[in-house]
Amino acid sequence: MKHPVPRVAAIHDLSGFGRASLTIVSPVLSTMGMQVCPLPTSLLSTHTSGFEGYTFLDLTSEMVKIINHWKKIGIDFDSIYSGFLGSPKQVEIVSRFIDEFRVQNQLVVVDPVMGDDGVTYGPYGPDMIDAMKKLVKKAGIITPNFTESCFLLDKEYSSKVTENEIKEHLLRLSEEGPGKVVITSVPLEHFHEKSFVYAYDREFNTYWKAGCSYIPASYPGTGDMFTSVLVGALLQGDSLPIALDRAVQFVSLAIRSTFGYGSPGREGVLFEKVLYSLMTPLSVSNYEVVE
Ligand code: PXL
Repeated sequence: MKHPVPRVAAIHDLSGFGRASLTIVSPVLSTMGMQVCPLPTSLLSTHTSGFEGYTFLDLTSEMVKIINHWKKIGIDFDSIYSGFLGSPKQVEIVSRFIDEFRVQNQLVVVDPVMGDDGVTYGPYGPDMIDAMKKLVKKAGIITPNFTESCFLLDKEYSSKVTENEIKEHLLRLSEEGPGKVVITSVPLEHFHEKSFVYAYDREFNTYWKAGCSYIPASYPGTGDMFTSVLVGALLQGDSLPIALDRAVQFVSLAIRSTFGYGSPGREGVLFEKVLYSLMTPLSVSNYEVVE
């Protein structure tokens, strides 16, 4: 690792209320011992899931100025991690940022945030999907949910999927460029009580999975939480399956600790109550190799 505290360029929006993107990425990665350098893509009053009338300030031109200043002062990053992006133009800026700031052994992570449960998030259309297809080629690791994986592969979304189909998704996405592919929220056939995350590591030609019990509630921001823990764990030197396990377990713990309070779903999960658990090593592991 180049810096004593690994340095992450975090390219996400800043949503003032509701727990998403930078208000999750920053505390999670800081708790895991990383220096977070936000490159904000837009400023919103709230995230877009479940709130009406939210404000939205596009920061595209500011992004270019921030990047130019970072270039001028000659800083470099151990990791570049992008999430929710506002437009194809912003995707292009991130793509150029990756080209210009690429250094050896850097962890380049693209979370191609576009939608969930078979549908795109409000402002996203086919032009955004096309732009994202190009961006994922530059990443070392990508973390689409199952819906986003279908978008990236031009596949019809199905609410039930087999393990062989998921393996094909992972392999085909890896063939696009990323050596490590993780697919979250996999609606596996025959499993109603569990939620699964699958991963493929091209270097070892190995598939992994990690599961947790299903909870009848869904919260925005959990994808950001999952990928942030994954990034933190990989930067700490964990293997992919252990990083996967830590991310699944943290999100699961955060959801469980929220569920009992009955707080409004749109406010996200009360992860502040369990942040401390990221400071301790994994004590129970449940990942599996997928044959
Ligand atoms: O958590 C993904 C996300 C990030 N940023 C904004 C969002 C969402 C999901 O709804 O609205 C602004």
